[in-house]
Amino acid sequence: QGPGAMKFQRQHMDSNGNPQPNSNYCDQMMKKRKMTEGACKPVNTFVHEPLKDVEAICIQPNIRCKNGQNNCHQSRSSMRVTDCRLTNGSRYPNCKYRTSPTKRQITVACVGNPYVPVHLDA
Ligand code: UM3
Repeated sequence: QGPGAMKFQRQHMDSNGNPQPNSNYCDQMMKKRKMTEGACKPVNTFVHEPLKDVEAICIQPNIRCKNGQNNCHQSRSSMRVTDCRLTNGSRYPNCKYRTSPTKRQITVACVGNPYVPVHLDA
């Protein structure tokens, strides 16, 4: 398993997590998953679906990514996710996040052989 795939899982997968987390979820998870080291990552989404279902998004048709590459793919069904957004007054190293659970289709960028998610585009 390549470094991109491992980073994707660290940053974006929480399959066994409660899809209706409490308000502390993002503060705890952003720290636990090492996205508050050196700087507070401003926006990050965790996906509460099985890894195999997220990996299967890579077989959906190619679409344009935000960076202009064409290796993005959108999920057919909506998925349970939690968005974490840095609060306005939050200052490193005190990274404070708003926790917003929702259901929506997600878009991932896929790379490699096996062709697996390495980035969450939307
Ligand atoms: N990002 C999310 N969710 C969103 C939008 C953006 O997690 O709804 C993350 C993914 C990118 C980063 O990090 O913001 C810049 O777009 P990544 O490449 O490590 O997945």
